Parts: sequence; C-alpha cells; structure tokens
Amino acid sequence: MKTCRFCGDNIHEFLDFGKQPIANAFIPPEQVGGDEYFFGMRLAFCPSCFLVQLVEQPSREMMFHENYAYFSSISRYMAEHFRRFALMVMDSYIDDDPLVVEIGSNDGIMLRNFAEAGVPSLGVEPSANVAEAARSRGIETICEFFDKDLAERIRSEKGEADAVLAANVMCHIPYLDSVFEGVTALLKPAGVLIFEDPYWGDILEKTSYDQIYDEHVFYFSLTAVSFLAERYGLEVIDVQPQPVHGGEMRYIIARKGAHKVSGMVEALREKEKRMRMGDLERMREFADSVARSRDDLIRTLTDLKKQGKRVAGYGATSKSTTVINYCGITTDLVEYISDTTPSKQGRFSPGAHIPIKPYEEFAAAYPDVALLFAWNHAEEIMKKERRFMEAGGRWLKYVPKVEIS
Ligand code: DWN
Ligand code: SAH
Repeated sequence: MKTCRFCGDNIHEFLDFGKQPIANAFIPPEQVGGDEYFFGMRLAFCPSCFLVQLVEQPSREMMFHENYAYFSSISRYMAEHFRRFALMVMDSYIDDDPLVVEIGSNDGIMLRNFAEAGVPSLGVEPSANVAEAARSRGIETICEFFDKDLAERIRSEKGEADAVLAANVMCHIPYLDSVFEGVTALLKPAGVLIFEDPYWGDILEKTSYDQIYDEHVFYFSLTAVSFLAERYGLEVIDVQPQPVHGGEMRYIIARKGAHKVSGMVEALREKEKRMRMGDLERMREFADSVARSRDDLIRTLTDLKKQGKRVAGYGATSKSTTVINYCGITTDLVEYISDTTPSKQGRFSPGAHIPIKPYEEFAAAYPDVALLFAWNHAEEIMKKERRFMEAGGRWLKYVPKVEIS
C-alpha cells in the first residue's frame, strides 16, 4: 500500500488513467516517432489528511524548464482576473514598507500590477522562458523552484513579506512541507499566504477529470488545506470561490489568531461534509462518472465521423492531454487542435500526436464542430467566435456532460 505524500498515512487508490505523457510536452515534428516519456497516472485519497493526490508524478525538471509551453498572459480574461486579485491584496494586506512574493509567477501576469503600482514585488519562477518574459516586462524574477531554503534566502536579502501569493502552483508541488515551512519563515507576523487552485469540489461536481494531469499532484479542499495549515501554526482565515479555470478556491491563510476568521470558512467546511468530500465511496462514484464521460465522448465523436463531419480541437490545453490519451482520441476523430500560443503551433500533442495549428487556420476554413478543450475560457471564446457560430459551427463540450450546442 502507498503512503500519503504529506502525512505519511496509507492512501486509497480510486482512479487509474493508464499511461499518460507529460501534459505540456508538445512534440516538434522531427521528434515524432522518437522516445516519449509516459507514467502511470493514478489518483488516490488520504483518509487522514483528506489530500487527493497523484500516486506517481514525473520529476519537476521534466515538467518545468526553459521550454515550458504555458504562457499565462495568453488569456485576456485571466489578465483581468489577476489585476483584481492584485488590487485586493494591495487594498487589504500590505503595510507602508511592503514586499509581495509570488510563487510560480510565470510571465508576470499578476506581478505586473504591483510593478505598475510601485509596490515592491518578487517572482519565483523555475521555467526560464516564461521567467524571461516577466523580466522583459521589468518584473524581478528568481528563476528557481520555491522551497524552504529559497524562502530563507529571500528573507535575508529582502526582508519579510506582507503577502506570499500562489496561483495554480501550490497543487503542482509535491514537497508541501518545505513550501509551508518556507512561507511561514518568510511572512511578517501579520502576513498572509494567499493561494488558489482548482477546487476538488468543482472537479467532483462537474466530472472535470481533465484537471488531473502530471503537473497537478494535489487536488485541494478546505478540509485538506486546514490540515496543512494547522501543522505550521497557521489557519485559513477566508475562502473565496473563483470562477476561473473551471472552478477554483482561493484560500487566505495567516498565523493563528493574527486575523479574524471569516464565517465563510465554517460554512464551506459544513458544505464539504454535505458533499461527502471525505468519503471514499464518493470518490468511487466519481471514477464511474469519469468512465461514463469517456464513453459518451468517444460515441459522439464516432457518430460525427460517420456523418462525415470535420471536427477540430479548440485550445491545446494541458487538460486536453488527459482527455485525448485517456479516451483514445486520434487524428481519425479530431483532425487538428487550434491554439493561439506560438510555441505550441507546428508541434504535435503529447501521446496521440494530433497536429497543433495556428488559430488563423481554424478561422480560414472552419470545421463543422469544435471540440472545446479550453472549456474553462468558454465565456471569452464564445464572444470571439460569433462568426464561427453564424457560419453553422457547433461546439462539442464534455464538462459537465458531453453535449453538442
Ligand atoms: O495550472 C495550470 C494552468 C493555470 O495553466 C498549468 N498547470 C498549465 C495551464 O493549464 P492549461 O494548459 O489547461 O491552461 P488553459 O488556460 O486552459 O490553456 C488554454 C489554452 O488554449 C492555451 O494553450 C491557449 C489556448 N487558447 C486559444 O487557443 N484561444 C486560449 C484562449 C482563451 C483562446 O481564445
Ligand atoms: N501563476 C500562473 C502560472 C501557473 S502554471 C497562473 O496562474 O497562470 C504553474 C507555474 O508554476 C509554471 O510557470 C511553473 O514553472 C511554476 N512552478 C512549478 N513548480 C514550481 C515551484 N516549485 N516553485 C515555483 N514555481 C513553480
């Protein structure tokens, strides 16, 4: 039996996705047919600390490096989301001699707002290409993995921080003990750690199993996060659901007693009990829904093919790597995937090798149906794609259920 990555107790496996590639390893044409790395992607639940987690995860250097494919600023809506996030921090959590540190700052989508407001900030971003994009915007960035040693170095060079921020990165880091110890050492006495990640409650409710891929080693709930925080003398003082990336939770954490605890925290704790989020049987029901979703998607794609319809993917997301490889989607069912990220274009999707084409090719000759892999950006995309829909184009979605609209 395997043990929990955080508390060391026995974990229960409840979902097996088979062999999966690195979700963001888009393959250049000359490497197609060469060796590709796969790992066994299995999901488990720890009944002691409530952490849902991958049993196996590739090394961090295989996922985050100088050719990391995801540039956060590709979405205008996300840029606006992070602008509001930064304003909230500046309004509520900084003093007159401030320092804000962000873990996983990527191309500077969040920190640019602090730079513009003249608030001293520092990014920690191990993927050199996206870190460079941030630096070219004038954002000070350390190109390293965040851990306790780095946190102590930052403290001795820059002083203590008012806020440590982390969006879509805490769930990527398997050594949370070192991260929490580091953050605790880095924060001022009344400082806060604010992080947001895909919420396990949303994944369960929407069967959004595509959030499960190599980078996401943890799937958090308030119950699990409270357990983590308590180990370091911290507590969750507020929780704020976020509509981005398919449903996230923002956790605001501080030293015990340093801030008032919002009533939202107890309300969510109660809700999680009602949702049976700590119940292994509920996880098994989720695993059944995932298998049904896969069968529905393959049936729908096969029907479309029989009707002679052209189907293209929309958005070569990390999430799509799980859907494509778990469902067994090939170029027979989905011709290509359209994506606006230059570094993904001209490459092939991990595992199934579906070609990634620039958005301009999609717009020049619309397919009959677009399989919406970037479903989390639906609002932004629907606004842009009126012409596709007016031309008779249809959307195939698979979250929360498989349907054509
Ligand atoms: O946690 C993570 C999140 C924040 O970002 C990382 N582990 C990796 C990444 O996950 P993802 O790749 O699933 O993220 P997105 O934001 O869903 O990716 C959207 C993709 O779709 C990008 O490749 C850009 C593309 N896109 C597009 O072609 N047209 C996006 C939009 C909005 C568009 O209009
Ligand atoms: N915060 C951005 C980026 C999320 S993608 C956003 O929400 O859009 C995850 C980012 O975390 C990547 O840029 C990756 O390089 C970085 N990352 C992964 N492990 C990390 C670690 N241990 N410390 C700091 N950053 C890390």
